[in-house]
Parts: sequence; structure tokens; C-alpha cells
Amino acid sequence: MPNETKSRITDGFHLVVDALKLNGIDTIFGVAGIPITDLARLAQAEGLRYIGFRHEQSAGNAAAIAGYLTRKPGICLTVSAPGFLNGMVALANATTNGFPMIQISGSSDRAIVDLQQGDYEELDQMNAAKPYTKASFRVSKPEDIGTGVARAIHAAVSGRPGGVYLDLTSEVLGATLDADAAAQSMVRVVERAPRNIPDPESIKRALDLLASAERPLIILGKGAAYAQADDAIRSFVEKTGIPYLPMSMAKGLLPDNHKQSAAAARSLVLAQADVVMLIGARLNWLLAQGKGPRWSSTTQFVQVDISPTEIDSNRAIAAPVVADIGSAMAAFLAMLKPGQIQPKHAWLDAIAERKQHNTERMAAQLSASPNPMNFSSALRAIRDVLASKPDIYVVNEGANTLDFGRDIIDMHQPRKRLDSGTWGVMGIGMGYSIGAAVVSGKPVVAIEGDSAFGFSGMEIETICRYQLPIVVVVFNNGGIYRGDDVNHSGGDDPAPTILMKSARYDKLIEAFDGTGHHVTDPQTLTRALTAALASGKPALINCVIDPTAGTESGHLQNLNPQTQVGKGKRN
Ligand code: ADP
Ligand code: TZD
Ligand code: MG
Repeated sequence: MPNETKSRITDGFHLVVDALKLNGIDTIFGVAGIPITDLARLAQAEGLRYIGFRHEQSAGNAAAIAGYLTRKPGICLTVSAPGFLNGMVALANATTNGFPMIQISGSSDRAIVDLQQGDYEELDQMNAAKPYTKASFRVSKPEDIGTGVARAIHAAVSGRPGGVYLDLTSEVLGATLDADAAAQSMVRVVERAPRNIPDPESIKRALDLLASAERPLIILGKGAAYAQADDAIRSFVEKTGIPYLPMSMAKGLLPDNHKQSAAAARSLVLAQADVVMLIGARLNWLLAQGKGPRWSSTTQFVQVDISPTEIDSNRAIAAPVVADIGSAMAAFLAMLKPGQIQPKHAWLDAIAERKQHNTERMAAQLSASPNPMNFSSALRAIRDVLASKPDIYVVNEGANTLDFGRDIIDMHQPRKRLDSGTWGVMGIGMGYSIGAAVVSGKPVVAIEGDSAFGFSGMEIETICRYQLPIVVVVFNNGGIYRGDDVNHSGGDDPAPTILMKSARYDKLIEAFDGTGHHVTDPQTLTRALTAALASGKPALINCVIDPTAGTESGHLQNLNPQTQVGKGKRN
């Protein structure tokens, strides 16, 4: 029921809080200011958890990852114009990744904004948001708040989830309304994400194709992780015996040490599979669009996806299954006959052989103890500490720090790895860490490149203020990719990719009464991480890495155009 005052009058502020509570929203991530300060204050007074950030982008990233983990839209609250735009990067990133999120922003006086008469923080926010969101709404009457919130929830969570913008003008927030009429105007969403049942024909077609395959492969993407159909997915993989590859955020959906994982034979299986079943994974740049030398041109595809327009977007899909993954996997399991799908022994043997070969090569790299540390030796220390703590969330961003981290850190539970995602964006680190810690109450280890950390580093104050169990490990190699580039002009300014190698990131957190560690070898890293996790308190480990250990653009050198003329110098 809406908050009723003695005078039986309510207002926009109360109605927004009422509508969120009525729909099971319990947390707001934001930055306060005109015109939403009182909204944040009231939400907290009314029992919602309000987490206040230092920058809207991080608040937005926290909301987005909260949405991914809970399947409820994460809420980000921002002020007008610049605050709104700061949050928009996170909202666009949520849309790109398929995370359900609603950015609620206050906006300035509509009449002045629309005539461009120069209001405080003037911007046509609803229209600015449209290209980057699944939907963008503006509420102009207090009696429409309930409908506005309900529409935003539906748009964010149904179908392929994504970012939604909800504009609340300052007039609406302050507008009063009779409490009974207000109560009538509230909308409780009955079904946030209706099931999308597959056509049985499409299931049969897909099973027939898989049964005809000699070298089948399953690729699990973060849509499969989001669907929370963990048991059904595992059961289908195990019953069919098909080898699988997890995309980075699907790691842990089945434990990384599962015998059917083909992760350590990735290039072999992509190049040689004859039928590939995509479950909640797009054939985007992360899979080379399904084309080129990494793929066979004769591969046939099964694609399980909730979005009908994803089908045929890059390669022709022989067996599309348009459905929510929970319903699709249930239908597959119901229709699958024992022994119907049997990958050929030669295929499984070839994969096993390549896995063993690659695992041995990687073990040699991991057992080396170079001085100074490189990415492998530092990550090995972290991997070993985390091995016995499978419920810890791992947040990971950077270039080399991300690429090595994805390969070296095994995940054992679903939805525990949160990373740069579809855009390869920097700046998600502290927001994702805070969002995950807040909604789960579980510890988080954020493995951050030194450049990546800088994008959201000020949020360590937020982490300390809320005393969240987050340990940030900064891989300090003195730069973007590497720390050894030189200024090609011969001048005194550092090169474009250079950061301060001597930076003591550990001292930053000490300013907020957190614990800092400075480590230069794996043994000290192991001790620092173990102690930090045992304390359950905020900590930051400045982890010194060889500045020459990384490669430019990490694994993405093929996407990095380079001048062929005079290497950036004038001829
Ligand atoms: P990855 O980056 O891990 O490869 P993507 O984000 O590219 O994964 O792909 C995820 C896909 O999963 C999207 O195409 C999205 O439409 C789909 N998806 C998301 N949630 C569901 C769901 N509940 N059921 C079915 N498909 C889903
Ligand atoms: N800005 C944004 C928002 N996203 C980006 N991806 C980039 C810039 C470009 N970029 C990368 O793609 S990785 C990266 C940048 C700046 C940082 C790499 O340096 P790092 O990691 O210190 O984080 P390593 O370990 O030194 O490679
Ligand atoms: Mg770096």
C-alpha cells in the first residue's frame, strides 16, 4: 500500500518508492543531487537499501550486475543532464550485455528544456537515452508513476534483458495527489519475464541435427548463465556427452575442471566441429562472427536464444530454437532419447589429446617463477587461494590482466565470473564488485589492470564506507598493456600507454581506513590475499608485474590497426 499521510495526500517522491517496493525492488545504486536527493533519502527511510557512489557510471554498473545476478532489474538513480549522461555508459553497456537495469533520473523543468531556455542541467534526457536502451519513458503526471515503473520493469526483464531509461521530471516528483487515487494508480507486475516456450518442431529439428553430427560442440554464453537453468543445462551436456566451451561469463556453469570442457582445446574445436549448438551465446566478435580461418565454412548451427532476430545474424542457423533457455532445456531433456546423440570417439580422443598437450604447456608457464612477477605467476598464486573458495565472485578487467585471468582462474560455480563482457569495456571493476557484494553478501576479488582500475578507482571509498568484503588486486605493470613504451618524439612526456609504474595503489585505500598491501612476489601475494579474505574487510593489493610482460591489446592484436608508415613518427 502507498504511504498514507494523515492529510491523505501523497506525492511523486512517495509514489516512486511505493511502486518500486510493490514490485520487489529492495536496492538502489546512485548519486544524490537535484532533483532526486529527497527520493534517495525517502527510499532509505522506507526500507530500501541505498548505496551512494562517487560516480554514476559505477552506480550504473553496480545496478547492471545486480540485475544480471538476480534477474530483477537493477536500479540506478541519477541527477539531471551530466549525472544522467554519466550513468548512460553503464545503461548502454547493460543493453549490450543483456543485463536488466533501469536508470531512473530526475530531469529539469520540461517546459524550459523543450524550448531550450537554459534551465539548470538542461537536457532532453528521454530522447538522448533512446538509441542506447531497450526503451525510454518519461513520466509527466504523478498518477502515471505506477504505470511508468511497471512498463520499465517489463521492458528491462522480458525477452532479451537490457537497459531501460525512466525519466522523472522535477514537477512530477513534487506533485501531490490524493492518497486513494494514488493507491489506485499503483501497478504490481504479475509476470516480469514470461516464459517463452519453444516450438516442439524446433526441438526435434535441433536434436536430429545433433544426432547426425560426428563432431558436435556446445557453446555456453552468458545468456545461459543468466537463465539460471543450471541443472537442466548440465544434465543435457552430460546426457549427450557433447564437449562444451564456456564463454567467459559462462565459466563455472559447469565446473571448469569438468571432463567435457573443451576450453583447453578451443581452437581445435572451433575449427573442426561439424555441428555447433549455441546456448545463450551470440556469434559476435568474441567468436569471430563464426567466420574466417578459425571456423569451418561447413559447420552447421543450432542456436537457442530468446531473441528471434539474433538468428541468422552472422552465419545461417540450420536449427533455431527461439525460447527462454529454461524452457528450451526442459524440452530438450524431455524429447532426448537415450543414446540418440553420440559424439564419435575419434572426436573426443582428438580433443582429449589437444587438451593434454595445451594443459602441459600451460603448466610449464604457470610453474615458472620469474622475477619480477608476470601475469601467469601472479595469477597462479590467486588461483590457488581461490581454489578452495568457490563461492567468491571474481571481477576481472584489463587487457593482459583480463586475457590471462580468464584462462588461469578456474570457476566452479555459475555466475561467479563478472568481466568486461561484450564491449570489452574498462570501468566496470568497482561497480560490478560493489553490486555483487551488495546483492549476494559474498566476498569479491577484483583482478584489475592498473589502467582498468583507474576508471572506477575512487569507488574504493564507497567500498570502505559500506565496509564491503571486496579485495582489489591491481596488476601494476605501469601502463595500458605494457609499461615500457617510449615517447617517439624523444620529448619528456610519457608515451600514450604509460602510467606511473611507481604508483602505490595500496596507499589509496589506506586513506579510507582500508588495508593496503604492496607485493612483488607470489608468496607475499598469497599471504596478502589470504589475510585480506580472512578479514572480510576492504583491502587493496598493489601487485607489481614486469612492465615488459604484456602484449599490446592483449589477445586482440588482430583488431588493433597500426600505422605502416614510419611507426607513428613523421617521415
Ligand atoms: P557471450 O558474450 O557469453 O557469448 P552473449 O551476451 O553474446 O553471450 O549472448 C547472450 C545471448 O543470450 C543473447 O543473444 C540473449 O538474447 C540470450 N539470452 C539472454 N537471456 C536468455 C534467456 N533467458 N533465454 C534464452 N536466451 C537468452
Ligand atoms: N576505454 C574504455 C571505456 N574501454 C576500453 N576498452 C578502452 C578505453 C581501451 N582499453 C582496452 O581495450 S584495455 C585498456 C584500455 C584503456 C587497459 C589495458 O591496460 P590495463 O591491463 O593496465 O588495464 P594490462 O594488464 O596492462 O594489459
Ligand atoms: Mg596495465
